[in-house]
Order: sequence, then C-alpha cells, then structure tokens
Amino acid sequence: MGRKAPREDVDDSGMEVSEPKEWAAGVPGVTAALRQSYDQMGARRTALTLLRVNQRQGFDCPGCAWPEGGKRHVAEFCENGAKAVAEEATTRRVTRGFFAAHTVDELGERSDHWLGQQGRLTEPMILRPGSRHYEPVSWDEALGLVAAELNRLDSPDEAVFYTSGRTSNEAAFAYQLFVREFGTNNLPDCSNMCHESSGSALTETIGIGKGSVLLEDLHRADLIFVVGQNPGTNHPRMLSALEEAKKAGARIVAVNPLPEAGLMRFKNPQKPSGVIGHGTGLADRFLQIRLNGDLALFQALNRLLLESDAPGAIDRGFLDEHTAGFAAFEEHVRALDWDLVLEATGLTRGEIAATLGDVLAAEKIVVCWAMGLTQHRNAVATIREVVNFLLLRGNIGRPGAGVCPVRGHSNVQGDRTMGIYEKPSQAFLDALAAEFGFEPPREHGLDTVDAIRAMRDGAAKVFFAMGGNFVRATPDSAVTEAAMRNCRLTVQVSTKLNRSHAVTGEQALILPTLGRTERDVRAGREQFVSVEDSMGMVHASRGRLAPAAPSLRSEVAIVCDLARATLPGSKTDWAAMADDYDVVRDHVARVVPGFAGYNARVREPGGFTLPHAPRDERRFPTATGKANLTVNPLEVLRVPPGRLLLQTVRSHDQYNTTIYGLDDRYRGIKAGRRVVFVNPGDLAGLDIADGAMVDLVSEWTDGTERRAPGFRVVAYPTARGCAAAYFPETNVLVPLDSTAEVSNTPVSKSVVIRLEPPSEG
Ligand SMILES: Nc1nc2c(c(=O)[nH]1)N[C@H]1C(S)=C(S)[C@@H](COP(=O)(O)OP(=O)(O)OC[C@H]3O[C@@H](n4cnc5c(=O)[nH]c(N)nc54)[C@H](O)[C@@H]3O)O[C@H]1N2
Ligand SMILES: Nc1nc2c(c(=O)[nH]1)N[C@H]1C(S)=C(S)[C@@H](COP(=O)(O)OP(=O)(O)OC[C@H]3O[C@@H](n4cnc5c(=O)[nH]c(N)nc54)[C@H](O)[C@@H]3O)O[C@H]1N2
Ligand SMILES: [Mo]
Repeated sequence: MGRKAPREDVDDSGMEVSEPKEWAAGVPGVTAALRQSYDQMGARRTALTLLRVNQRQGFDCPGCAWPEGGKRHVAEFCENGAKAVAEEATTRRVTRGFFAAHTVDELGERSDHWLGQQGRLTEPMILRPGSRHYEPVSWDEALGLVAAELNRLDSPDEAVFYTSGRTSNEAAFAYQLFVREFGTNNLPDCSNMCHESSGSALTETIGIGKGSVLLEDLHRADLIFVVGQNPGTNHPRMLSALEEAKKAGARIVAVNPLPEAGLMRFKNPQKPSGVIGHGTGLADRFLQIRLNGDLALFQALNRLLLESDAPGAIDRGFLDEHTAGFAAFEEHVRALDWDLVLEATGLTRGEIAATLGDVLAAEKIVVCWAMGLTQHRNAVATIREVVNFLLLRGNIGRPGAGVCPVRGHSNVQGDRTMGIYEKPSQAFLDALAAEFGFEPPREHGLDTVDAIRAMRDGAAKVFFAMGGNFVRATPDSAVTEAAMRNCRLTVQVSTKLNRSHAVTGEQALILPTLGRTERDVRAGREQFVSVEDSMGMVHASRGRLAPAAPSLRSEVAIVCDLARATLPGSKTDWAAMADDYDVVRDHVARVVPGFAGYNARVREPGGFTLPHAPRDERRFPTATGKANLTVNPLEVLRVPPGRLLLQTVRSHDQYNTTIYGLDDRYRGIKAGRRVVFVNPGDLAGLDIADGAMVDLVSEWTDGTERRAPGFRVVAYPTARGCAAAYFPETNVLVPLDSTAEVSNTPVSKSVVIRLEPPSEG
C-alpha cells in the first residue's frame, strides 16, 4: 500500500465551466468516490473500509446524519460518504517533520484544500509563546498546560468549549460534564450555525426540537416537500428514500432558488436500473423561489387552506383538540397581502394555486428542510410557519406525516441530546447534580456568535474545540481570526489539519484524536461509541482500522484525562469512564430521558429509537400543553438596485470546511471554487458578462462593507435577483452581527452584495 504524495496546491487558472447536470449519482458518482478513495488510501484499504460503512458490525458513516434504514445493502454508502471516509482513512500523515518544515504563518497562507490533503495528525503538538513552529509535546505536558491555563482564569466563564457534530454520544456526555464541573455553560457548537433555528421553532411550537418522522413515514407519505436542501450532494442516501416514496405513489415538491441535480433526476447506484437506466425524475413540481421567500410561500398556502371550501381542507377536530392560538393565527393569515407574497417568492399565483392542489390531494404530508431555511434572519419565523402549515391539516403525530429537519453532521443531534448546549434545561442540570454530586452552573453560556464577541473583547481567554474548524466555519472571518489571536490559549482536538491550527492564541495545542473508522482499545478492551441520527435512532459505531498513529487518544480519553488534570477534587469516576465506555453509558442512562437500559439496547441490532411525544402519542410538551400555532409577520427582504442577494453553499466536493476536491460536478464546475452563480437576466441588467472576474462586496446595515476578491461570474439558472457562491471562501462577507432572530444563527443564505471589477491584478 504505497503512500501517495499530496497533490499540489491548486489555483483556479485551469477552471472549466459547463452546463449544469440534471441528474445525480449513478456511475459517475461511484467512479468519483472510488477515485478519491484510491488516491487517499490505496485499493485494499478502500475495499476493506467502504464495506464497513453503516453495517451492523461496522462504523457510522461520518458523512451526514441521514438514517440507515432496516435492510442494508452490501455497500450502504454514497459517493460523498465514501469521500468523508477516505478523508479520514487516508494513509497520508502529518508528522513532526512537517511542522518543522512549515511555520504557522506559512500554513495560514495555504488553502483549505491543501491543508486537508496533508493527511492525518499523528502526535500532540504545541505552539509555544513567541514561536512560529509547532513542536512535539507529551500528552501529560499538553493536558497539564490546559489545566493550568483554565485554573488561572478569574472565572470559568472566561473559557469557551466548542463542539463540532462528529463527537460521539459518549465523548459529548463526558465533555459537557467536565465543562460544567469546571463551572461554565459556555458550550457553543456547530448547531448554533446549523439547525438552531429548527430547534428553536420546533421546541416552541411542538415541544421538542427534533424532527417527528421516521424513515418509514417518508416511505408512506403522499406528498413530500424538500425545501432549502440539496440532498444530491449533502444527503445522497435521502434520494433512495425519496425514490422509494415515489414508487409508493408520493408526489415531491422541490422548493429552491437552484434547480439542484439530485431533486430533478436521480440514478440509484445501488440498483442495476440506476446504473444503466434513466433514473427517477424525483421532483414533480419545482418552485424556483427567491432566497428567503419561504415564509411567504407557506403563509400563502395557509391562507388558501383557510379559505378553501374543499371538504377537510383543514382538520378541525385536530385543531380543536391539539392546538392553541388558532384565532390569532387565522386573523393574521387571512389579512395576508398577495402582492407581498409574489414579491417575496418570485412565484406566480398560478404556481402557488397548483401547489395547493397537491396539498389538498394529499392525506399525509412531510416537509423536509435544511440550511436554505435555517440560515436567514427570519429563519425561526419561517419554520414556525411550516409548522402552522402541517398543523392545519393534522400532519404531525400520525404515520406518513410530520416535520423533517435534515441534520448535517453525523452526530450533531446526539451531541445536543447529551447536553452540548449553552442553554441547558434546569431539569437536565438537576439530573446531572443528582448523578454526580456537584452544583452545575445555572446561567446560560455563550453560543458561537457570542463566543466570538467574548474573545474579540477579551472576555474569553481560553478556547477549546472538540473537533471542527472554528475560524473557517464561522462568519466574518477577519473578525473571528482576530478574536482567536486575542486568546491566551487555543486548543484543537482534531483528526486533520485545518486553518484553526494556523490562526491561534498566544499558545496553541493540537491534540490528535481517533476517528470513527479506527479501532479504539482502552485497558485492553475494544470499545465502541454510539450516535443518534436525524430521526432519533441511536446505534453503535465500531471502528476497525488500526489507528493512524500509536499516540492518538480517543475523544473520551482526552476529556477524562483533561478532567483529572483540571479538577483534582472531582468525585467523578473519570478513570473508569476513560477505560470503559459502558460506565459513561450507565451515567447517561440515569441522566438523559429515553436512555434507560442504554448499554443493553445499544447492543441490539439496529439500536433503538428515542421517544418523541408528538410523534408517538400526539402529546405536545409545550408551555400551553398543546401544539402552538404562531403569528409570523411577513417582511419582504428588499435589495437596493444593482445589488444581489447572495447565498453561501456547499459544492459537491467539500464537507463543510474540508475541501475534498475542486469540482462541483452537478453544477458544471471543474477545477475551481471562486465562482459566483448569477441569473443571466441579472447579468444583462448589470452589464456584466458571463465569465467576467469580479470582487464580491457585501453591504451591511451599519454602513460597513466586506470584500471577497477574485470570483469568476457563471451565468446560471438561479432565481432572479439571487446569487450563490461557496463557503468558506465567502464567510468573510457575512457580518458577525447579521444573525437570525431568536436562534442567533449567522445569516449565511441572504447577504446583500454588489459585484465590482476586481481590485487586485
Ligand atoms: N457531502 C457533504 N455532505 C454534507 C455536508 C457537506 O458539506 N458535504 N455538510 C453537512 C452539514 S453540516 C449540513 S448542515 C448539511 C447541509 O445541507 P444543505 O442545507 O443541503 O446544504 P447547503 O449547501 O447549504 O444547501 C442549501 C440549499 O438550500 C437552498 N436555499 C438557499 N437559500 C434558500 C431559501 O431561501 N429558500 C429555499 N427554499 N432554498 C434555499 C440552496 O439553493 C441549496 O440547495 O449537509 C451535511 N452533509
Ligand atoms: N457561510 C456559511 N458558513 C457556514 C455554513 C454555511 O452554509 N455557509 N454552514 C454552517 C454549518 S451548517 C456547520 S455544521 C458548520 C460546520 O462547522 P465545523 O463542524 O466546525 O466544521 P467542519 O468543517 O465540519 O470541521 C472539520 C474539521 O473537523 C475535524 N474532525 C473531523 N472528524 C473529526 C473527529 O471525528 N473528531 C474530531 N475531534 N475532529 C474531527 C477535522 O480536523 C476537520 O478539519 O459550518 C457553518 N458555516
Ligand atoms: Mo451543519
């Protein structure tokens, strides 16, 4: 198994642009995945590893949080899952020699792609004050330093503990316990930038911040809305579920400014017909909505439902028995202004009326959504309106119907369940206090945006990250980077090199950890971890590969070892937890509702499903004891003349800030990432040619401007007035203060920009 040299850093000079594709997956998907896997790990390891993904005795795919389903195919993975695995199972290594050869400043100048291509981190490294090179450090010294820096803070609230969503349940539970014993609720996580808006809206309206459907509900639905989501790239296995639903007679409505490939046509690589045939045309209706038009769309549908004289247009019995707030909701929606609806959505009345026809013909409706709904200023209001829409026809709490926020990171939902939350409930804290015999802090902690503000202002001095790539994933890159540099100590528990290792506090540590694919042996016994998918199913994950390097520690062990170093007086059995994850799970079973018998049930084939009161019993544990209909004012997001509304999206060749490659196959982009997709009609109006080079300049309400230089304009069939470009390159354009109401999520999907001639040669 030969070690492959990393590809050279690539510029965009060889970029090729062609027509976007109408179909997704099929043979080109499999070929692309295998090519990258061979490249990263050679043929034998590719075969061994990919066959273990999502199998009962294997590991959970680190790609997305889409559930596995009952019958598993021999190869239960998708192109992008395979890329996620290859990225972790790569045979390339970052050694002490690498750090001796590159200063941190040099690393800071490299692209995200290049950094990721260097391979797996292999030993703890330290950047000492004043030094420009990381050097090796022992685990004891590294953890001792973190403990010393934490203990010299004036208050535990001067430390921030971030989590990305790959962390297992066991590691997450131990981590939040350590942080709370230390004395703070400063537990921001990637969820703050992701589905926080969904959690906020759902908790208020149905009493639990999670989706209410299982995989079989999707299979049984009559009508499925896929709103603000690009499953062909980001949740490819969801396409199989949609295909199955269609075969059973479901209609699918795609709501998106972009005609995303997987929704238009899908070739299932797991089936012979998908490999050679024409595939399934998934979406029956495509509503090419303007960015941020969804609140208006669902409010319009709700008004039409209230006005309809079709029998059973709304479910009176359900509304009377199970909901609160109908009168105020009805009054508000009946006064809806159609002109505003058409302006906000960019759709015609005919399109909306036809969609109402789909709705009236459907007994069971599921609405699926992702970042296209959650990352707007009024995201929470929009999702509340989606809930109104479902409640009107009793579409929550019965088979084949419900809300389906499709999560991102493979265990982002489980991390929250385990207590990774800056606003924990008092009941959760009471349970922790009872189990572990300490008084946890009760005040709310900092979320991601507030943590950046605190570091910027010197109110937080130690930053600790359990995974992720904080400086790249967060908005307002220049502000965030300055905030990180303002810290006394920044610590990254990571598998791969990224920009957060190069933009550091006065001192910095890299603590290398095992990934999902690797065998985890503690005290001579093989351990396994567990995760919760997007539908509340909890199951075990066992790595099989030999660890990337002998000195890697598991996340559970790192947390427990750090806790012992930091909290000498702790009564918690940290050493026992580190050596036997069953001990962690026994604690979880007594603290977290729904986990009784955790150790036994997680060992059953397929794991177990967490309880969900609205789904299981049509019980809504909200403040009113009922499902809440809400009033959501409609404001149209108006853009000044000559400006566009920019959304920042993922290409087909990236996982958040990890850039696998430089192609976006479905959108017709090859060998480049600095592109901006604009409607040809808008380009004509702006007098800018397809292929021109421009700077993107964002304009914020306080008069400040931000610039991302050097993008190639691509004429593209996006909705009028709307542009799209890839993150993280465009994060520099998103102002830190531009966040969603209630959820405080950065507004990454509606940034007002203008296109300017390039400032640099
Ligand atoms: N391969 C791969 N898989 C991933 C990820 C990855 O980066 N790569 N990331 C993971 C994570 S953490 C997450 S959160 C998910 C993200 O999954 P997605 O939410 O699918 O990711 P985005 O690329 O942000 O795509 C947003 C989609 O919403 C549409 N959209 C944007 N604004 C609006 C709007 O105002 N209204 C409507 N109706 N549509 C809109 C965009 O055109 C696009 O299709 O994927 C997860 N899975
Ligand atoms: N403009 C804009 N910004 C966005 C978004 C957007 O749509 N637009 N999306 C937002 C969303 S939805 C999300 S979820 C965030 C993502 O934010 P993050 O979760 O912080 O970012 P990732 O890029 O997923 O993190 C990648 C890094 O995680 C580490 N890693 C990978 N696997 C493991 C593991 O098993 N253990 C540990 N300890 N480390 C590991 C590797 O070192 C890798 O470099 O970004 C957000 N930022
Ligand atoms: Mo996410």
